[in-house]
Amino acid sequence: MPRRRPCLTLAVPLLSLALAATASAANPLDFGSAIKTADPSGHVWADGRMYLYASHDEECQPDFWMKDWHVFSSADLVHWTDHGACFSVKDLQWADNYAWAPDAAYKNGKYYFVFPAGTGVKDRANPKNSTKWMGIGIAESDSPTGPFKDMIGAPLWTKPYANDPCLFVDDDGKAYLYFPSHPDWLVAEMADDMRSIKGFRKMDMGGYQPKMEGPWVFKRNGLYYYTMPENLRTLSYYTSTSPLGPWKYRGVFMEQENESNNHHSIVEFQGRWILFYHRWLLDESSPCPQKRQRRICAEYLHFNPDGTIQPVVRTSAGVGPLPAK
Ligand code: FUB
Repeated sequence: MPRRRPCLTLAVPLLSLALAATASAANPLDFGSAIKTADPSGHVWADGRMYLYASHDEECQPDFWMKDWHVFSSADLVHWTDHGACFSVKDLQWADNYAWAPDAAYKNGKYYFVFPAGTGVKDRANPKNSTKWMGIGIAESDSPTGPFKDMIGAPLWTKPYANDPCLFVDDDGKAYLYFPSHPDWLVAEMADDMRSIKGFRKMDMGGYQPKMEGPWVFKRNGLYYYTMPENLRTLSYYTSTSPLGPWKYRGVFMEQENESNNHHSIVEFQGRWILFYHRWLLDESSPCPQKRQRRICAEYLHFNPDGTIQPVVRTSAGVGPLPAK
């Protein structure tokens, strides 16, 4: 999967949104520091708070070299608590880099943290010389904010391509792991103890399988939604009456912003549906040649009566404070 080099790319100009101009707005989300975050996975647990599990962009990273994940929580989507690094590649025996897009789930009285991580280096000029590989790991904790502990001391798998896991637990307690895979689109059902997968299952995507990453699955009114950054840029979706498909493509609900990747999650909070995503925003204070940094934003997501998703526009106002219903 081609990846952008954050310090060298963005030849096509990105939107000139200075952080200073959005200082009083709800977007990007204010985590109380200058931390650069991406790949938000939103979950509401039993205490009613919104928890965001995110990857952490380091300053001047050479090629998405990322070392830990943070968890943030909020009772109102405006005031956020940074609970710190809930997990790090330092906690792993089998990886030292590529702490990319994570997800979390609650099952069996435990909180589970699923994540991609890896090692090696990607040689973009001569791919045959690349030593990089990634795996999908699984960790657990008694607390939604961690610290999490690697459950098996090894990745669940390294092939097929292991990145961007989405861990969806259905109402019957079955847990499914979705991830970007080509040419077949696969899903793995987790074993009940969450320590292994039962194998990969190919899904029927209705004949449309574009390039994508970062899938997200949720359920609303008995309908399953499989959403994804199509071509890594726009947000698109499928629906199905089963978590395993067959899926029907329903189109784009958030347009591409320049040549930047996007990564998202969708979750219901206090009766409203929220879309979390990241945006590449200008940060003049950055010491890096690349002044665009990823920051997490949020918007309200609205459904039509037939369950289709209304188009979402990026705003600086975001989601706070919650409007009257
Ligand atoms: O954050 C690293 C990678 O960039 C993620 O895994 C992708 O989804 C993209 O956001």
